[in-house]
Amino acid sequence: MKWMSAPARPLLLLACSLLLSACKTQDVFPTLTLAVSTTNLNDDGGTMRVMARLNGAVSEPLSVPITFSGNAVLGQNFSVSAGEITIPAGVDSGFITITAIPGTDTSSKQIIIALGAIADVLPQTPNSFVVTLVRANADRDGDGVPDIDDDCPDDFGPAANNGCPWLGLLINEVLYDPAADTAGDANGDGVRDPLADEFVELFNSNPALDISGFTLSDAAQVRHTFPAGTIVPSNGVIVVFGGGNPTGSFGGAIVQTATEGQLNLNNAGDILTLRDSLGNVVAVFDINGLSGNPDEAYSRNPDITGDFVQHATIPAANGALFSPGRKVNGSNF
Ligand SMILES: [Ca+2]
Ligand SMILES: [Ca+2]
Ligand SMILES: [Ca+2]
Ligand SMILES: [Ca+2]
Repeated sequence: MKWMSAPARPLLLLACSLLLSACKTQDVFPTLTLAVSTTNLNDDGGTMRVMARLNGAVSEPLSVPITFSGNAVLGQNFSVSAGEITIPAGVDSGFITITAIPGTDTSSKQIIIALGAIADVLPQTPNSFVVTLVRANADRDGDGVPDIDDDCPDDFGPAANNGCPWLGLLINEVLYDPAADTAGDANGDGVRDPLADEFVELFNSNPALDISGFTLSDAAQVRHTFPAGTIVPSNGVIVVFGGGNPTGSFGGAIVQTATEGQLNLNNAGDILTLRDSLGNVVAVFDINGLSGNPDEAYSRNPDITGDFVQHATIPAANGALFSPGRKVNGSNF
């Protein structure tokens, strides 16, 4: 812990007396966090909030100045309820409202919302946000899903997938070389096993899909046949471990173990093939050319759409070696 030198003490006491009931002797200034309720504002009268929050209640009202820049014009394209956020005495947060003004051309217009100059607080990052004014009824990819609701506004896709195209049943993550010791216990059964802890994670970018009779093979033979009644939900996940007794929630994914008792993916080079019930190739994962000793999984980065990279090299993984049933960052799909 860092203790203040004597000359700093009067400044600290002043800051504490002005601001925080929660202020401790080691806190010089309270932290201030800025947030917005959306970064896509419907230009046809849509509203949003800009919020400021301290890490404790204030004893006197605090004004938090907000600046507006960008090519959207204040008073023409949008209005604001106030130019500063007032945090009343006794609470830790406040907000202002931004309203889009209908009837003006807002194509490609953005509002940059930022924290203005303020003393006696420690602003956290981010302290600025870019908000895009989205034309209410525009549908620039022509898929019938308005831009404001379209998760992929530049790619034609069905409404059932929020305007994004279906990508098919795809391999999203593969562990063919579980790390030594408990770090390699991917199936969570408390035992690290070089075969049982191997896994394949599949993502179903389709409507709900019956994959009964589909198979997973290595270069030598079929290693898993998906049993009757295997239906993967739309945008759902299924994980097949080599074996063992998979223990955990795995992000709510369907979990199976290889029907032939192992996936037997060779570290030195192998090829994993997913086939449908007629034997047609659906997806392939080629280990040849990848690390022969990664001690961790390969995952798409970003999940679903990216290329395969070693799991722990992805910053969002936060050092995790694998994420069966979950996104790289550990959250559910
Ligand atoms: Ca669209
Ligand atoms: Ca779309
Ligand atoms: Ca295990
Ligand atoms: Ca994963």
